[in-house]
Amino acid sequence: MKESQYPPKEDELDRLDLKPKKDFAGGWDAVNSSLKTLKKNKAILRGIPASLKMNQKQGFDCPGCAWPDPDEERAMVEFCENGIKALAEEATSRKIGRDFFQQHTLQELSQMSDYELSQLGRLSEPLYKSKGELKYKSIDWNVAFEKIGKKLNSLSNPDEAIFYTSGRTSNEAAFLYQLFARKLGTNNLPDCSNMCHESSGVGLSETIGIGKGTVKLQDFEKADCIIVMGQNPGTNHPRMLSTLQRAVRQGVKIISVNPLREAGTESFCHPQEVAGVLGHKTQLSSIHLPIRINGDVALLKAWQKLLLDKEHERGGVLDLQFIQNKTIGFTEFKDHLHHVEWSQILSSCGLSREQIEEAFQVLLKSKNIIVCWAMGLTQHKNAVANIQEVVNLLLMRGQLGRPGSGVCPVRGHSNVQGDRTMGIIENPPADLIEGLEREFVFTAPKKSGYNVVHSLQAMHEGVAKVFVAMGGNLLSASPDTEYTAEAFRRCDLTVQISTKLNRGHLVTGEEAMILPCLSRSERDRQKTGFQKVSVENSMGIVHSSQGGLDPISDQLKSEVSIVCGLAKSTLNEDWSGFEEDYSRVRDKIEKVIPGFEDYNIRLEKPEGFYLPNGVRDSQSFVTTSNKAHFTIHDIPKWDLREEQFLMMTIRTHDQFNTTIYGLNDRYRGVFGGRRVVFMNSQDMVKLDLDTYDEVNLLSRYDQIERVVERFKVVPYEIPKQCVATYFPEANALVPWDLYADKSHTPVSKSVVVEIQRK
Ligand SMILES: Nc1nc2c(c(=O)[nH]1)N[C@H]1C(S)=C(S)[C@@H](COP(=O)(O)OP(=O)(O)OC[C@H]3O[C@@H](n4cnc5c(=O)[nH]c(N)nc54)[C@H](O)[C@@H]3O)O[C@H]1N2
Ligand SMILES: Nc1nc2c(c(=O)[nH]1)N[C@H]1C(S)=C(S)[C@@H](COP(=O)(O)OP(=O)(O)OC[C@H]3O[C@@H](n4cnc5c(=O)[nH]c(N)nc54)[C@H](O)[C@@H]3O)O[C@H]1N2
Ligand SMILES: [Mo]
Repeated sequence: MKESQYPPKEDELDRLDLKPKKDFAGGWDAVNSSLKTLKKNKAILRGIPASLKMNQKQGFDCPGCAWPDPDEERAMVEFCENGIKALAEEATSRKIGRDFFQQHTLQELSQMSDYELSQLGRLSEPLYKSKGELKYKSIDWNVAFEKIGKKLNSLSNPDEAIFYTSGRTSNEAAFLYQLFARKLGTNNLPDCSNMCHESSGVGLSETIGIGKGTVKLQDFEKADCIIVMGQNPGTNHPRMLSTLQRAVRQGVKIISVNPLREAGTESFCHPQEVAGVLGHKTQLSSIHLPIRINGDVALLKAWQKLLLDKEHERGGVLDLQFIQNKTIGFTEFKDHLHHVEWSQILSSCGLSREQIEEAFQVLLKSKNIIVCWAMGLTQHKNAVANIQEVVNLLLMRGQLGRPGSGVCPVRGHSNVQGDRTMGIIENPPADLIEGLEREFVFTAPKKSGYNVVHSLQAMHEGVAKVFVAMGGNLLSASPDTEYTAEAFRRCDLTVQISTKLNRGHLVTGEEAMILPCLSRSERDRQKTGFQKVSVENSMGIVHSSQGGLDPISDQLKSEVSIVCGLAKSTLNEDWSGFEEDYSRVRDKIEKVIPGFEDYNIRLEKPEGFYLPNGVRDSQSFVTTSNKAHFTIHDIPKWDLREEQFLMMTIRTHDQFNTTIYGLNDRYRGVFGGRRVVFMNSQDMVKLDLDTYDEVNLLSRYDQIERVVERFKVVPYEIPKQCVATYFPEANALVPWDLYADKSHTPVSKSVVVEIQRK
């Protein structure tokens, strides 16, 4: 077995236990699960006081998702079950250091499952693996910095280095990190966004002139209808359920569009309300549309066609004045829609005309509509089209940039949006480069750098030689695990700045380093005293975050300190001023990035401040035409043969991306194992498969056959010829060179697979 593959564990396969799926999220189970999590991670002492500070106005930002905190009164405990799990993961009192690494080779460690790796605890000292060595040894921080600096300076071209960022990095660390890369001379700044909401950013920027959402939390109660498409908030953004619940109590209608009937969009028992803990449910979606995977363009076109028909029939449906004054491309868009056949729509989305029309009646009655989405729309070949069809729908009735209406891409990592705002981007806009050059007096690189896909390719081809990661686990998060692993092995040096051990530390370049950093919940003390950092949430609010726990080891450095250390050893620049006092970093950010005027002063406000958003604030669209654009897209065609299935890779309730907290997916009724494939029971009959049967999954793309072995079949309510597996176990099936048009996001939600009985 190759080291990068996920070892199928015999006991895990045996332990798999299936129960009925839940039809609600939250409730006592959520409270119970939070307590169990704290206990299991030995985080009781470090965890409980910490969780009281989480998402409080003077506390630290939850290391989980990017859902905003309420502006007004906050509950004493403003977090969710999965926030507790994210916190317990980093606030655990377990740790590993030199002794542990002396006892195990990398090969031995890679036989452990991701769950076992995450149970080991926090990384507690810097580690180094030299060429030819099989183990990591401890290394002094200064020696580590010097080695990295020497290597970076020996490259024949700065573009041979790659600087990846995951989305937990603070604004301050992210700003310095991109400055460091650009001072070195490269724009090779791929980040987790490339695999995540890049399609949203690209799709929205082209059509409405800003790559972010256009609503505030308050808009949810002002809407008449909220459409939740391709998102599983019960698991991935649980605090969003309180927002949806409040909206429903105000009479807002929710429509969910998802191949699966996810518990969290069905009903909610608020775990912080007595009635909720006792099992009193609020029904959330009034309509659920079990769409086929990748059927969204077809559904959106169906609704757009129905709107046109109604306008034709009785008038007053479309906002013609808005269309006239604020948009371009409507005539062509309308002509195109006339030619779209209903038969094509129905076969693509797999819904009946009645289902589509029932939801349409709700839309028609709704003056204000918000559309929320996440990875179910962004990880397809035509993901940008998905987003732009959402925009088309809203533009038809002027439902953008007015209260209660707009787009809401629900972000993943807690500061992924902030990292982008800070300049973590491989194709920097001209004004960012100008700002950096003006403020720091140097010549910044102008040529676009590598995104994630291009980075993997460059490493694989030996063009890139040094890989540095500010957090994350690119090895496991990337598509095509074997290709990716080989890309890492071909590097000269791989450096991971991390809190916890993951598979990415085990598949390395010739030389490898692990630089352990403080987590967000820990105190960050520098020369001038305790430091706070800042982050931006899904709704463009920037606020501060300050950890309160004692660091798990005195060998940890903050991400800011680490970047300053790299600047000294590589650029021979003294950044100690930044390291001593992060407000000096914020002063620089203020001078370079628009919207951060009086950054330090405004950050004092506990609720933080909103960044400007032209669409939301004044219906201004900063596009090439200064108007919003209607766009035209084809309905994707999947000519699947009988034995082929369209596979989406999704998250369980017990993981944060590649960090596996446990082996259960409680809401979907899957316990004790992750190597499962959810199938429609009629498809199972066709393939003569029974529940718990073991199968291999196979994808063929561009003459290459990719296989993952030993998955168990789970019958599930999922449209025919659609299947679901968990990320990251099935990533080996996603071809690295199959990605979304324009955004280059790997197609993790639409991979054609075959299922073979063992
Ligand atoms: N606890 C926890 N919280 C997290 C994360 C985590 O792993 N754990 N990850 C964070 C990150 S980085 C992100 S990006 C977000 C991810 O948040 P989500 O996007 O909610 O996560 P996924 O599990 O990828 O779920 C995608 C959903 O889209 C549906 N779907 C798949 N394909 C299609 C399609 O073609 N059309 C439609 N309409 N639906 C489809 C799936 O059934 C599933 O419900 O969550 C963030 N929050
Ligand atoms: N097949 C498939 N693949 C996917 C997806 C999918 O839906 N399907 N989703 C994609 C998405 S949306 C995303 S965002 C990516 C996620 O990709 P990444 O962001 O690269 O991965 P994570 O699993 O979130 O990273 C976890 C690691 O981050 C480190 N870490 C945690 N907290 C901190 C911190 O505060 N500082 C530092 N320096 N390190 C820290 C820990 O060492 C931990 O092991 O995966 C993508 N890959
Ligand atoms: Mo993400």
